[in-house]
Amino acid sequence: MKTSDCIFVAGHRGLVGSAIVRHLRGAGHENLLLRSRDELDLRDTSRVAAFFAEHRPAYVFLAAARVGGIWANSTYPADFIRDNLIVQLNVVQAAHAAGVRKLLFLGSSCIYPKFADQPIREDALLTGALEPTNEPYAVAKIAGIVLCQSYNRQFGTRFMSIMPTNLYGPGDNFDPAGSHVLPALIRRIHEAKEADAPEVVVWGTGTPRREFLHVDDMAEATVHLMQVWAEADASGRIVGGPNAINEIVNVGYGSDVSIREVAELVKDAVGYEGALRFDATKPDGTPRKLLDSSRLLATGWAPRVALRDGIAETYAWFLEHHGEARMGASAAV
Ligand code: GFB
Repeated sequence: MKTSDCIFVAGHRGLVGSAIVRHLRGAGHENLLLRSRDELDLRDTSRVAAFFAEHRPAYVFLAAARVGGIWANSTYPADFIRDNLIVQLNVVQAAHAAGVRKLLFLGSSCIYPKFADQPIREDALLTGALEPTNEPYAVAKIAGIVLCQSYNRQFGTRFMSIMPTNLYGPGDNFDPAGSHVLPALIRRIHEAKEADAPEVVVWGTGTPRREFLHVDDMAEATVHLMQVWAEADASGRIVGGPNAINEIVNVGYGSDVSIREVAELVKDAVGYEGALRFDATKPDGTPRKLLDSSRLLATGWAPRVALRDGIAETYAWFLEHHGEARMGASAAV
């Protein structure tokens, strides 16, 4: 990927897309193609086709998705499956028609079976039943993976898929109706501190375990994989093996924490001394979701941001941006 190559980052206003743009710019890539949802609704098939035909990007990062935490996923299942399916279909087909050199599709760790062996290896895909709270989203993401693989097989395209673990960081969505656990707890614990509240509610039992990766690490891994995965290395061998373009790649941090531990870390960052109250009437979701990222680590990449530091940085960002649009708007395509 040369710095002069035209790169389309779909979803550049989201948590991951905006981090990918920061990372690409930091590496000297200036020929970036970016469109907000108002400028180009990726659900609009003919406009997406026309956009690709006009601009003919060389590389595509498909980071546009309807995303949300456990509540949003359970409440808007039709939105989650429909929007994700249609965006993927439009972008993949248009990328093929426009002769895109390589496309990287972002999936999610929720594609794996609810009770997959931990840490979860890529070959656990399609070996068991999914977690019901996010099945429609997961099915859409699985369809996205198979879509990329099918285009590769039938048309010889180079469309790869990577599976991030739970992500967090600056630019996250802090709207309680749409947010994931980390931004939700940052906001709720901050507000409890401001109000001098004696306790704060945490959804579920506090026992589920999650792996959290800072979005800057995620962006770095994403750009790295676009550059090296399924490409020849110095000795001429294809990184990931001869069929690498069709092999999915996990992107994780390498260790997980319980939701109770996350809440304690957020309390420390915020400086809140009240109690935590667990509301077991709210869903826990999948009991554990720790990825085996050895495939990625073998390519020479490693995460840098420790969870405690990342939470402190995200809290500082939240304080600075308190009251802005994404505090109340749910992240979407
Ligand atoms: O982050 P979260 O919504 O995503 O929830 P999932 C993780 C855990 O945190 C669950 C608990 O056990 C929640 O019950 N939790 C505690 C909270 N307090 C809160 C809170 O205030 N808000 C939220 N949101 N959770 C999502 C999927 O699953 O993960 C998506 O629904 C996607 O499809 C995403 O895969 C990465 O890890 O459970």
